[in-house]
Amino acid sequence: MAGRARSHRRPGRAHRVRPVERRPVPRGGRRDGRSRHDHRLAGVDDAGGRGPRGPAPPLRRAGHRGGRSHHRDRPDGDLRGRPRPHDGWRARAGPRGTRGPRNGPLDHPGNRTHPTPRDRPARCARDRDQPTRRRRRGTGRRAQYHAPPAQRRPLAQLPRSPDGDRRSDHRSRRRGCPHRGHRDDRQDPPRVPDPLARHGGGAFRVSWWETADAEDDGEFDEFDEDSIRTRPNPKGSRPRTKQRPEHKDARTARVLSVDRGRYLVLLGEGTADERELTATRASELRRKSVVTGDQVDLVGDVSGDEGTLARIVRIRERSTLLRRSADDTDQVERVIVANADQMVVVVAAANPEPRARLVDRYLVAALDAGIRPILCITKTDLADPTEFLENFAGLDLDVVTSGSGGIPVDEITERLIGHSTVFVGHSGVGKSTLVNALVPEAGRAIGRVNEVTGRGRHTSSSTESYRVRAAAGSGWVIDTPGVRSFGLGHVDPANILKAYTDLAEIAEGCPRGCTHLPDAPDCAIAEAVERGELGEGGAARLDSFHRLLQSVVSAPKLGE
Ligand SMILES: Nc1nc2c(ncn2[C@@H]2O[C@H](COP(=O)(O)OP(=O)(O)OP(=O)(O)O)[C@@H](O)[C@H]2O)c(=O)[nH]1
Ligand SMILES: [Mg+2]
Repeated sequence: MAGRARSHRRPGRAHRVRPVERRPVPRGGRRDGRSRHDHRLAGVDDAGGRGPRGPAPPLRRAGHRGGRSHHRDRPDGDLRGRPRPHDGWRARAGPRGTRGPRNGPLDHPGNRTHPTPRDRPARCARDRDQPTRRRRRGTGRRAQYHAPPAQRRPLAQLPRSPDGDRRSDHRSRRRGCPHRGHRDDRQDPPRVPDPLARHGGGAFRVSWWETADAEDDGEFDEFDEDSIRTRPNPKGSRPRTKQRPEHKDARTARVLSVDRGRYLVLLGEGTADERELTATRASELRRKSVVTGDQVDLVGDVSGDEGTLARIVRIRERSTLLRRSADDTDQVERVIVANADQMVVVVAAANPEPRARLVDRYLVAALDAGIRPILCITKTDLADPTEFLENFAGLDLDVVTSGSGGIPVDEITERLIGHSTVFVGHSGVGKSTLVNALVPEAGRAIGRVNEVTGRGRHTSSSTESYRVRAAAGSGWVIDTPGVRSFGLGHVDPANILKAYTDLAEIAEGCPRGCTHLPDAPDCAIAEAVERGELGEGGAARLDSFHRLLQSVVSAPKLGE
């Protein structure tokens, strides 16, 4: 057959049949120079043992001076007693399902494929109570030790929600172990009620879920809704139109608080029909953020009944907008509050130590937004703030002190009536303590200051509005979370000059493009101060103006 096939096929390399050559097996390839085939014929196994066909020589281990090994050497050739290859190596189990030995380096901590109980991290108390999980039979593996996750990026670089509310606890927390990563401080509970709570906590249950279908006797099984097949819209799942409903029947409300996409709003403010209700935002608002203090238009269910949800369809034009960037290089602006016309910059005389430069930044942000700043020094019972206040001698700044003889509630309330006032400051300076004194029903959580670092614990995590009432009328106070930094990347230096109205008039005589900084040539403001036109406090005022301007100019602008 082969010869016939070759006759009509061109002999190629793949088809050429060669006669089988019987060559002598070369010696020296294996341990004793004999091939595996020769070993088999001689009755010697791969591991060096001797089969039943030959007598068993005395087995020796390297380093063993003679005599019998402590392994049981079986003269009948049983391989269970085979020796170790040499010291420092140990025969280990072969691949799964095989019995052959696989030699490897001696098992020492550096070579282990899995950690021993000593290497593994200690289990937490809860885990210890649990019975150990049984391993899968036959795998022979221990539970793997998972390395800790890679270090995270610094928080300052992380993009945060524009609302800046409800940041989660970012401390490390082991999965399934509630005893780690807990906070030992009290935090404000969410003020916005959950409209779905009455349907059984977090699980949303709809009324038609358990209907008469449960009593269905199967008569109409063939008409099951799941079997309906609809053709998908070839132009997309929903029609696109630029026409928006006008929502003429929308009602205006004030946003009091923001919590994870739910807004607590006050409808009919100052009327007999005033009520608080929960709202969500309509998708037509797109990426416009709704913040505390906003005036918004509501549609939908505005009854305010438990479990109802209104819809915010419009944000009314804002009179002011207090913004900050996480730091000067950050390109994302955070809107803190809308429509505030006053800002109380709260600074502690001690614990945490006051920082004049941070106060400068608050003042710049307030002046840029057109908000009137007020300076409130707290904890005057701990330190004398006189020296610190000298930093602001040149500013027409309203200063209130609190602490030594209690909180001056009347003095502060007087300034708040008829205004919307936002309280800002470092964590732990006492903002919430002040708000609780002004509005007792607010019930804001009060934190502690770390005795070692002198830092607050960021107790307040959301921006909330409360109404302060007095005989003369009412006003709004807005408590904010303490911030670590107050970036000014968004501020225009021209707005600082506008805030110094007396200097702005003189600056009209400055040369074109004058920066008004200390090194600016022929600056009309500096010349006027030298001539004494601004009176005794002129030099201090120019100094404070320069300092604020410098803090803006040194901050890189957004997009740079
Ligand atoms: N000695 C003294 N302690 C005060 C005074 N005002 C507030 N504190 C304390 O300062 C600590 C921090 O107060 P908070 O009101 O929580 O500070 P906060 O500014 O709201 O802090 P965050 O919410 O973290 O931004 C609390 O332990 C207060 O008791 C004061 O006038 N004198
Ligand atoms: Mg607070």
